[in-house]
Amino acid sequence: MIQADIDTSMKRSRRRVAAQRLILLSVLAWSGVCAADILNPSFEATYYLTGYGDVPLNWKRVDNPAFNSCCTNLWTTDGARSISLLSRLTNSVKTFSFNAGDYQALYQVVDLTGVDSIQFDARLAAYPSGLFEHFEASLLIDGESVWSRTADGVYLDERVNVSHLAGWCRVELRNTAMGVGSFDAAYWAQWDNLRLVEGPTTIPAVVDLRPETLDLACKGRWVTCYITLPEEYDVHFIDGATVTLNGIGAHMGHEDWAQAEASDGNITDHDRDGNIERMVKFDRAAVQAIVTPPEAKLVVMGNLLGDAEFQGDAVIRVCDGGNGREGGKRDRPGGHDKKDRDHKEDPQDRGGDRGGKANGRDHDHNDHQSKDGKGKGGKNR
Ligand SMILES: [Ca+2]
Ligand SMILES: [Ca+2]
Repeated sequence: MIQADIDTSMKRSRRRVAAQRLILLSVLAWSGVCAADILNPSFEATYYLTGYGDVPLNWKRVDNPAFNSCCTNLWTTDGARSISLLSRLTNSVKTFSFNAGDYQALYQVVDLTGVDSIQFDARLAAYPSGLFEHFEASLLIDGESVWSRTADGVYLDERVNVSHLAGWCRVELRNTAMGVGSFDAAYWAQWDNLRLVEGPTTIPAVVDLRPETLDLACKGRWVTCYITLPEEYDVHFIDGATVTLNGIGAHMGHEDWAQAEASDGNITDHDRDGNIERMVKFDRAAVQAIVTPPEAKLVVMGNLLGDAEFQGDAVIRVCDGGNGREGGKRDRPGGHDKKDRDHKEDPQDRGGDRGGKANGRDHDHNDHQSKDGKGKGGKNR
C-alpha cells in the first residue's frame, strides 16, 4: 500500500513537471515572436479611419480632438509613409484652441529586454507654411520623456539609450502644446523608421558556489552552483546546457537537476530568501584542477533562451587536504579518513539528486540520503 502511494505520487510529480515544461516552452515560443520587436515601426501598414485618414496598425492612440494623426508620404526616411501627429489649424471654418500640456500620442508596448537603444528619424514642420513652434515632439518610455525637440527641422538617426530597461515598456510618441493658443498653421511632429538596436548586454548574475571551501584532497563529485538573476529576469529561462564555469560545462545528464530546461529538480530557493535560483552542477575534479589555495575567483556564464547572456563570479576558498585549513578547523595530523572529509564538505556537493529539489525543500536535511551523486532516496534516475 505504501509503495503504491509512493509510485502514484511520483507519477503525479512527473506529470506535473512535464506540464510545467510544456507551459514554459509555450511561453518561450510566444516571447520569441514578441521580444525585441516594434510592430509596424516604419508606419507602412495602415487602415483608413474616418476623420483621421490612414492610421498605423499596431499603434494605440491617446486622443485629443484638437490634434490629428495619420500616415502620409509628405516625408519619409524608410518606405512610402511616416506617421504625423499634428495640431489642427484654425481657419474660417473651425477654431481649435490649446492649453499648455495638451497632447496627442501613439504608443505600443515593447519588450526592451536586451535592447541597447531605440533609433528613429523625426521631422518637425509647419503646414501650410512657417516653422514648427508652440509645440514639442517627444518620445517617452513608460511615461518618462527620453527625447524631445521643439525646433523646426529634420532629425536623423536619433538614439535613446534603453540599455538599463528590461521587460515590457510603453514606447510613446507625442506632440504636446507648450502654451495657450489658437494657430493658423498646423504643427506636425513626424516619425519614421523606428528600430531597436540590440546591445552586447550581459545580465549580471549572482553566483553562489557550494561547497564554499574546496579541499583538494576530497573526492566529492560535484561543485554546485546557484544562479540568481535581477528581478526583471526569470531564472526559468536559463538554458542549462550553455552554463559554464571558467569554461567547464555544466553537467548535463539524465538526472532531474541536470536538464537544459527548468524543472523541479533545478529551480530552488536554496538560501530561502524568497528569490528562486537556477541550480547547475560542475564536475568537481575538473574545477579542482584549475584552482589553487588559498582561493580562486570563478566566472559562471551562460545564456537565457532567446540568447541574452548572463555572467557572474564567486570566490571559492581552496585548501589542500592535510596541509591546509578547511572550514576554520585544522586538519588532523596525518590526514583523515573519507568519512571525516565528507562531513566537512558542504552537503550540496554530494547530494546531487537531492540538492536541487524545489518548493523550499531543505536540501541539507536530505543530504544524508545520497552521496557522490548516487541517490539513495529514490529520486536519482
Ligand atoms: Ca516609413
Ligand atoms: Ca534564494
